[in-house]
Amino acid sequence: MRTLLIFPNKIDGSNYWCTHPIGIGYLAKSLKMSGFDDVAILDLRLKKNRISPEDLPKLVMKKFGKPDIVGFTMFSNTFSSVLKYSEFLKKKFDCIVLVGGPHALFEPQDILKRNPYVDIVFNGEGEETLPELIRRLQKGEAIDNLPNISFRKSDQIVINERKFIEDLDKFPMPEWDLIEVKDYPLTPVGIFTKRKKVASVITTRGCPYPCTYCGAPKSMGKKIRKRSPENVVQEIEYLVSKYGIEEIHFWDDNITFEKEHIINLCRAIKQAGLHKKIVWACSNGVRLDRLDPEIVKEMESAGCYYFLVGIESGSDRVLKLMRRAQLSDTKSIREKIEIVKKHSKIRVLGAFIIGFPGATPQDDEESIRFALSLPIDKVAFNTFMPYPGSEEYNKLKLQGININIDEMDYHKPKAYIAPGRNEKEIKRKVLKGLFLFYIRPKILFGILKEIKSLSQIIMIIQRLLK
Ligand code: B12
Repeated sequence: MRTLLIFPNKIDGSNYWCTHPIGIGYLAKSLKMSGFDDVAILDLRLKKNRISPEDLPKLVMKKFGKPDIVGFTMFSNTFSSVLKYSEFLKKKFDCIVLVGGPHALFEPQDILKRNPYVDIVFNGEGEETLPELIRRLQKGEAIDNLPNISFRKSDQIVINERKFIEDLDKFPMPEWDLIEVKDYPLTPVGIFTKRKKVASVITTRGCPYPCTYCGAPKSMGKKIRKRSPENVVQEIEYLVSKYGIEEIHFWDDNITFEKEHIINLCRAIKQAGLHKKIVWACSNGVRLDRLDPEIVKEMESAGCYYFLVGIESGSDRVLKLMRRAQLSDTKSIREKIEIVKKHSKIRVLGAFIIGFPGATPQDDEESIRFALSLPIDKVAFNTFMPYPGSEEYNKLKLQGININIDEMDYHKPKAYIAPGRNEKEIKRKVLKGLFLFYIRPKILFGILKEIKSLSQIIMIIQRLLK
């Protein structure tokens, strides 16, 4: 069965980040490993593939021919885009439509209720289930007892139990050769990268922390599952030799959760001599409470030049509301950042949430002051969003509050604004924080030092305008 896996573009065009689609990359690998070679990946976020839903069937026909199965990754804010894309593909090809990804993991029912063109939703990881599903569909066997899937049966929606992959090394890396690696933007996220050719890699799945604004534990489970350092190194070596990759972004939720994992990974990178060929960053952040001088030194010596840390608030009261667990006070945040700065030159971006429910404008002022007082190099003030999968979302749902998921984006406070706050005030606070942080000569100079090319200047202007 010809299978096409699609990463959708957000149709209103507000996509500004574009990393390699490793989730569907892993699925393509698992299909190939099971002998299903007729598989392709189409990323509609790539400039050359941006196309209206009406024109998508033509593009698909031209590039791949008629698919039997089409599978979409869906984030909450691409719900409506997938609805439209799937309608045109289903009508044209009469194909089976599958949906997976973050929104599917959290809200399978919602998708099956509201998108009539979707046949099966993956409410769990796909590597083990997808090949088995296709095998059964080919043979006309029942799929009812397959884990990780949801589907309609008579007028019921059936949501099967989730099963997590125990041994991540079983699927050694995404099927990179089906991803158009060189067509991705040079700076896939943020404003800067150190080198030009960047690729995304993930070494662990899962997060045990209870932060109320985050859906990660629900998406990949509370238990941390790890790839072996050797397995990760093999993937990086492949990316370097085949695609000339010079910089790796690790997207783990908690790469430093287990000291043994991060230390062994750093040592394996050095042993393979990769620290001389690549630099790397932890773009999804590391937990400050899991850092110590030894980890920081090992990371730097293995090529780490940057990581993000979730600080979230400068108010201890708000940090408690967010259930930041072992890291609930501003004093320990400062101590940990000082450790990073004392023992390494790793650049640190501190991320804050503005407009969190229960946080007053004064609390957010406190966050700005806190950011200015910390020895961090960059800052992000994101606006609060109650993403499906998070406790904050569930609370609002219980209160019967309707949230427009298409507008979910922590760069603009559109989908939801907490009581007592307003859009204008939140936006102003974000701008004020950014301005006061970056206007300082030391910070500005540090940023200017990072600019190496005209393309970076163009990128900064484009991102600022967006
Ligand atoms: C990397 C990442 C990104 C990347 C892109 C990810 C990608 N796939 O290319 C970038 C930086 C672009 C990004 C952007 C955003 N992200 Co993001 N991101 C992540 C992160 C850190 C890791 C994702 C990942 O690679 N996981 C590893 C792979 C193996 O897992 P996976 O992608 O889920 O895929 C598996 C299954 O879901 C399933 N599956 C996935 N797709 C499909 C498709 C089919 C057909 C099938 C059968 C199965 C299937 O099988 C896969 C293999 O097991 C997650 C955190 C997390 N723990 O998941 C957040 C996360 C997914 N992002 C999140 C958010 C909020 C965003 C943004 C909306 C942020 C914003 N601006 O406001 C944007 C917008 C995204 C968009 N519309 O394009 C939220 C999702 C919330 C939600 N309900 O949608 C998460 C969970 C973070 C969080 N802690 O809350 N993100």
